[in-house]
Amino acid sequence: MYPEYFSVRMRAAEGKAHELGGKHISGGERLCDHSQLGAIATELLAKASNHTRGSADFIQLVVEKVPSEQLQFIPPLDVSAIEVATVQEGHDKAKDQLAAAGVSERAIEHAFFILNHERNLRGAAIVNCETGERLDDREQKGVRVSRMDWNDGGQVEDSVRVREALALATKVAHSPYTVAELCWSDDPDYVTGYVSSQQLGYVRISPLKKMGCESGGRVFFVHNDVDIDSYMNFLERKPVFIQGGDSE
Ligand code: WAQ
Ligand code: MG
Ligand code: MG
Ligand code: MG
Repeated sequence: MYPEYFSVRMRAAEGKAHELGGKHISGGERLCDHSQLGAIATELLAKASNHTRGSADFIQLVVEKVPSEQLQFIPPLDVSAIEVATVQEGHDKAKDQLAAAGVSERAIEHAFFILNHERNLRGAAIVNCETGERLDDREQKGVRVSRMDWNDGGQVEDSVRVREALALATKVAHSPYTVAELCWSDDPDYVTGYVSSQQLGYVRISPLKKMGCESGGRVFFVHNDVDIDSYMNFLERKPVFIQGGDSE
């Protein structure tokens, strides 16, 4: 008998629902047992409200039981940080890290173009690490990584934002198809971003954008031989708990 787990997902938009052209405000994805459902739904509703991107008037919450015999436990990536004086320097550092991970210059430039210009991306763009071609057909919806959470007894070791980002980056890096990830927030008040991979770990870089700017998103760079359907299925559907690593 496996314990039962539930995926809880939230997406919030302003004006109208995302698919009707509304502005993306916030999203969130959690994994929990039945006893935590109410508390987690409340946390996600709070996350959707009082957001710096605007005032949500469409909020969707979806709860689904997950096949927990598929549940996997993986340790978090190692965390490091680079502080720089300007956004330009931050971009240069991020590009160096991505190149070291095996991402081509073309692919790096395409990713920076996407994150610099996109103000309403609610998931990730998947980009071929050699050709730079975008491989998902999701446009502004992108690919939303879901069904992951921490299994550390609620131990708060950092801000909720950093915990969420580290959990997501750890799940993404775990796929053998992933070469690296680039991320910065679409929230206008948050300028730290990161580059991550299994080899690099989770490298926080600050700043990666200007205060007040609403552009941002995520790019997952993948190997040329990616099986895109199985990759997207892993990201969206495979239940993963982040567990272990350095505990202080
Ligand atoms: N799956 C795929 N893409 C996502 C997901 C997800 N579950 N959640 C967010 N994104 C994409 C989407 O395009 C968002 O617009 C973008 O990422 C930014 O999301 O160490 O807060 O939640 O200090 O605004 C990184 C640095 C913070 C944290 C990232 O992103 C640190 C952040 P946000
Ligand atoms: Mg957020
Ligand atoms: Mg988030
Ligand atoms: Mg955001």
